Amino acid sequence: PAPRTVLLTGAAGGLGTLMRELLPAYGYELRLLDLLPIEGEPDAIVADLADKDAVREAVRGVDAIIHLAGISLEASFDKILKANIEGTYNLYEAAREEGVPRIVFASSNHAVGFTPRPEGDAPLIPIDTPHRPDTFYGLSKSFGEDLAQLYWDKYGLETVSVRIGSCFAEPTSVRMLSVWMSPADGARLLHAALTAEDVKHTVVYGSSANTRLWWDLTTARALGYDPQDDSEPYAEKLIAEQGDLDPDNIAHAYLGGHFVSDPPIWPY
Ligand code: NAI
Ligand code: 15L
Repeated sequence: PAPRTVLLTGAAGGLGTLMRELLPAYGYELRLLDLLPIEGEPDAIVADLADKDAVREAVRGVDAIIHLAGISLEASFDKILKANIEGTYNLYEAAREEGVPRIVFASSNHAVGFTPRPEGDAPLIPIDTPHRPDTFYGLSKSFGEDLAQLYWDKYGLETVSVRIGSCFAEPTSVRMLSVWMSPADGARLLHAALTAEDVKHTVVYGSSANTRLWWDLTTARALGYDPQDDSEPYAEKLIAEQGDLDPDNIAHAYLGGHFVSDPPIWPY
């Protein structure tokens, strides 16, 4: 049966806020969790992923989990270890113990950020390209994907790992023309990841159907995802303002963009 009650971790964050607005239209009842309280959501669970008892209680009885919580930029290894590596492990252990059948894991393009970006007619980056994290942050997403594979192989807990590009209201850089995922397409992809049958552990790229796409959306489409948006209408203005990508600039040469050279740092 299609999942109905879904735990959304990281619900206070940028993507969590967008998905709180968009996913209920697909018929989900969302249970919310975040380290931070959410204004207007008194029932949201305020908990740290480090709190194993709280996490176990939070996952109890849900049909699926969308796991967005964690540090979403670069940080010290110790911080990443606690929030993203141990935190994701705690969530998977709780899900296994409580029999939650499926997790949709917010992985990131930064798990493969040191992959050279395709230029011209070069082939799109395949989903089975080796992990090449560009930061400790990206490394934690590579770990999360491997953890998901372990929990499928060993325990039959299914995951769709979504290597999200940039999911924001609008693309704001020339790089984002290639990796942008509109919020509406983000909701479409999460819905597909929650409802497709027999996903085992599937890894997909998360973006809209951008004209300047760098990666292969085949595995995402195989879930039933049918992206409706394209960043191209933003291209002329962004390129006029910022100039086109320069292959001699290291921050333009790889999939991960400026994360390879000057990653944005998590603020707390
Ligand atoms: P965000 O930083 O806005 O939200 C993350 C949320 O997780 C925050 O509300 C924070 O309080 C919460 N959190 C952090 N540590 C926690 C912990 N130990 N316990 C409980 N909650 C904790 O990030 P955003 O942009 O909403 O991203 C959500 C997820 O998607 C992240 O895992 C991020 O790595 C991933 N992602 C997002 C992309 C995007 O374009 N927004 C791109 C690629 C991946
Ligand atoms: C990510 O993984 C970050 O969480 C998000 O804030 C964006 O920076 C995105 O990647 C990106 O590559 O644009």
